Amino acid sequence: MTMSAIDELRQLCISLAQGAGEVALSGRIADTNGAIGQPPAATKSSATDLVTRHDQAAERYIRERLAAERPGDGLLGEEGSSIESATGVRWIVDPIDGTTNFVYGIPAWGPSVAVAIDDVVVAGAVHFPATGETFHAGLGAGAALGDLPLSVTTIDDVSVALVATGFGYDPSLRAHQGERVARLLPRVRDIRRSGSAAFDLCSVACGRVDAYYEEHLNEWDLAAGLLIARESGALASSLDGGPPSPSSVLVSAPGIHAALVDCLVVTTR
Ligand code: LIP
Repeated sequence: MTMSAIDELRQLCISLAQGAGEVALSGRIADTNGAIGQPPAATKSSATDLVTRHDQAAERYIRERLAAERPGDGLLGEEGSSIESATGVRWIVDPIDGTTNFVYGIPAWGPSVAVAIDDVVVAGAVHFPATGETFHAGLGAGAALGDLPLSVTTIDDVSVALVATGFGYDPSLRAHQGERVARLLPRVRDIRRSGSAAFDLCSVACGRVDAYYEEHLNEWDLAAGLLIARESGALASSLDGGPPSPSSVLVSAPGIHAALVDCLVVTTR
């Protein structure tokens, strides 16, 4: 694929993420009359796994635009979109990553849009409507926040690393995840838990944190943010140093990656 073709897809990722973000933000404002408050929410996989009609509206917006602008492409969306690809191009969408933050009015939420060709993610964008920030990347073409090129931190001492992480919705998994982070905490500078994988991955990409790890994600949480982080110079693996995947991902500045794998392996026992 040519760089101009990747850039065209990258621009569409940006446009879809920003448009879906506007759908969600305007819907939330309408629900709360612009005041402090929460939009109505339902639950999915557990009592803590929230979903709102704005998640569904944002995904519908993306689905309808892709049907018009990219007929024949596949689509996988968190809120149920599942369309087989007839073109080899597949879109991977989380209409609102950080739904709990969206419901509570915490700024770390937004649409995450990635596009893969023959299962290789070639472009992605994450938009945060509450801050107006759009992170985006193209395979081999770098990552940016708006027009600003991104690069990870140059840290090489894990004992002063700022590490982001997250926890699943399954209470039985959360106990194990809590034990691991408790053992990691004294080995690093500090921990941050934003509530959005896409926010954490973009934070690694722009140096707001030095690393992020999480387990038991979904493909849509990870697809765009992982490309953005890698294109900013981050190393990516599973927590034990193998290939990264939604079930196990560690993304960090290169200077601390091996040491963090050692820390996470040790804290797993
Ligand atoms: C969220 C992830 C986050 C994780 C949360 C939740 P959602 O996705 O982005 O990293 O810790 O438990 O899975 O459900 O807001 O799309």
